[in-house]
Order: sequence, then C-alpha cells, then structure tokens
Amino acid sequence: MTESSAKTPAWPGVIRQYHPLLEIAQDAEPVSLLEGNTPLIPVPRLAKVVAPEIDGDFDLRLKYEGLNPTGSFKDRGMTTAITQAVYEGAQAVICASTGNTAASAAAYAARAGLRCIVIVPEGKIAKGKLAGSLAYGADVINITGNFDEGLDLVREVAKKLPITLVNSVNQYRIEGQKSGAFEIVDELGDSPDWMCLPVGNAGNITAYWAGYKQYHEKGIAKSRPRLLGAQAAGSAPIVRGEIVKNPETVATAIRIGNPARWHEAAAALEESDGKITAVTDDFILETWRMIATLEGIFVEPASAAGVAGLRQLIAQGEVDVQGKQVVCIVTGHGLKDPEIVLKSAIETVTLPPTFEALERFLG
Ligand code: AN7
Repeated sequence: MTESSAKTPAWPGVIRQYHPLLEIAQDAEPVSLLEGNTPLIPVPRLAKVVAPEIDGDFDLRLKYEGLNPTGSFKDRGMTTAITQAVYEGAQAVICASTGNTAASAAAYAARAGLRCIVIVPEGKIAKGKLAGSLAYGADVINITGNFDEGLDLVREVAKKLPITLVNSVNQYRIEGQKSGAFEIVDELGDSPDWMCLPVGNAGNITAYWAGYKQYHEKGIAKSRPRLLGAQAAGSAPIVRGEIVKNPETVATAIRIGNPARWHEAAAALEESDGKITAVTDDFILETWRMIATLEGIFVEPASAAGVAGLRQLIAQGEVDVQGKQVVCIVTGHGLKDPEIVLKSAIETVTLPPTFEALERFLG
C-alpha cells in the first residue's frame, strides 16, 4: 500500500463525491458514514428466469443498496438531510418509518450528536430495523397506527416544535438519493434502458428521476431510462389511483397507502414513458428466493418487488428486454428481516453429530 492510499478513503461518501451536483449548503461539513458506491452486480442466472423467452442478449444488473452503512438506500438521503440539519443548527430530528428510514436517521443523528425520534407502526417493522434504531440510540416510539398516520403525526410535530423532519418530504433527502442515478451512469457510461424499483412513499423514484434528468441536462448521460415501479398488491395506491386506507403486505417496508411523493412519482413515470405495476406477496416472495438462491444476493422482501414487477411485465408482454440493459435497485439488505426467512417454510434438518447420519441425509 502506498502512503497516500493509506490516508485517503477509497470512496469519500455521497456528498464529497457529488457535492456540486447536490442542492445542499456547499460549505456544509458532511455528516457521512462513507455511504454509496454500492455494487452493480450482473445477474445472468436470474436474467434467464426473469425473461425465459430471451436468449443471450439481456443485460440485467442489481444495484445492491443493502451494502450501505445501515443496510439500505436511505443512507444516501440521510447523509444530506442530517448534514443540512446540522448546518441549520438543528438539535433534534424526527421521522415516521416502516423501518429503514428510522435506522438510517438514528445512525446519522448519532454521528452528528443530534437527538433522534422515530415513529414506527407497532409490530409491523422488521426486527433488524428496530434493532438498528435502538442500537444507534434513537427514541423509538411505537404507534398503534400505520406509516401514513405516523407521517401525518411527524409533519405536525415538525410544524409545532423545533424538530427537523427527515422523511423524504424533506427535499435534502431527495438531493442525496439522486446519487444512485449518478453512480449507475458513471459506471455504465450512460443510463440503462430500464430501471426498476419498489415504490412506497415514492421518494426514491422521485430522486432517481431527478438524478437522471440532471445528468442528461448536463450531457453526462446521453439518454434517460424508462422507469418501472412496483408496489405490493395490498398497498398499491398509485397503481389503483386511490389512497389505500389499510395497506397490507409481507413487504413491510412498502406498506404505505398514501405516498407523500405520489405526484412526483406520477410525473417521473409519465416523463420517462415508464410503467407501474402491482405484485402479489406470493410473487414477491418467490422472486426474493430466486435472487438469493440463483445469485447469492440476500435482499429484504420489498427489494425483490422491483425485480418481481419486471418479471411480471415481461411475462405479460408489456416490457421487451431483448437486447436491453436493465438495472433493478434492490433497496435493503435481507438481514433486516430474518423472520421472513424462517416464516417462509424453508426447512432445516436436525441430526446427531455423526458421519453416518450426515451421509444418510446427503444420500
Ligand atoms: C427496502 O423506511 O418508507 O418509495 O420509512 O425500506 O422511497 O418510500 C421505506 C421504504 C423500498 C420504498 N425498499 O422507497 C421507511 C420507508 C425499501 C424500503 C422502499 C422502502 P420509497
């Protein structure tokens, strides 16, 4: 190792990498955990299952956002939101969350020395997310309501008390999350033909589209991708065109019935000539298993929804991927939600610790 490489982080984090492109205070000192720079992994075995009719020329890649510091894409937007909050003199931050936003806010608030309050739907967030929020020292408040009610509550709190809201209604979250699009174009040399992702509160689809548009306007990308959004069938307000009062899905991260960035998501879908589809829980779980067993990539169920949506629209003849390059954002790590693995009827076996027993089992 040379002297200089020992001193410089290989990757400086989202803000130091892209600061001039992000509309946050340019003289702010970044609050960073060196988030971003996640791998864009080619998945040829999965591609064959996602598009069984196509032979050969279909380039499918997963952007593995679970490898961010707190295990989800939320860190891209939290570095900017917390950096700006500190810059503006905030002492405390608050969010409502289906889990990942909470864990990310808690970590970045800890790093900045801010108090963090997170509001989560009782019993409806994955254990790894709850554990993260608690470990980072946030005040975790369960509510006997869902995410949408939690978001209404924190909006009121942020209006009435000196506490900064760090849900994706905070524009600085969007600024940081644009970096996902920048990284993809930096690596591929242009936008992919399609980019697929799960849609919950619709902050991420808003941010990706803003990022692609910015790179396109600057001439860094020659083209813009078509966007493919996926919602869970039991909580698919944008697909259905109406608020879902009691959203339900195994993919608890996207159990959201009234997305805050609904309007922006609709605009992104329209401008990109995109599509949005609803996928059933069974189809999400089947796809989630395939991603893990065919490619060794363990994501949380919500993250599989984007891939499931692609698979569904290809099967329905709505999307043609022959000769195309497609990127799916897999938004959160599988270890966030270990319980779903254990609930999914995946069997384990118990044997005495002898060679004979093991040999008999292996056949
Ligand atoms: C793994 O953490 O809303 O459409 O409160 O955790 O930007 O909301 C999480 C959302 C996709 C949807 N995948 O993104 C929260 C929260 C995972 C997620 C989404 C979420 P948005």
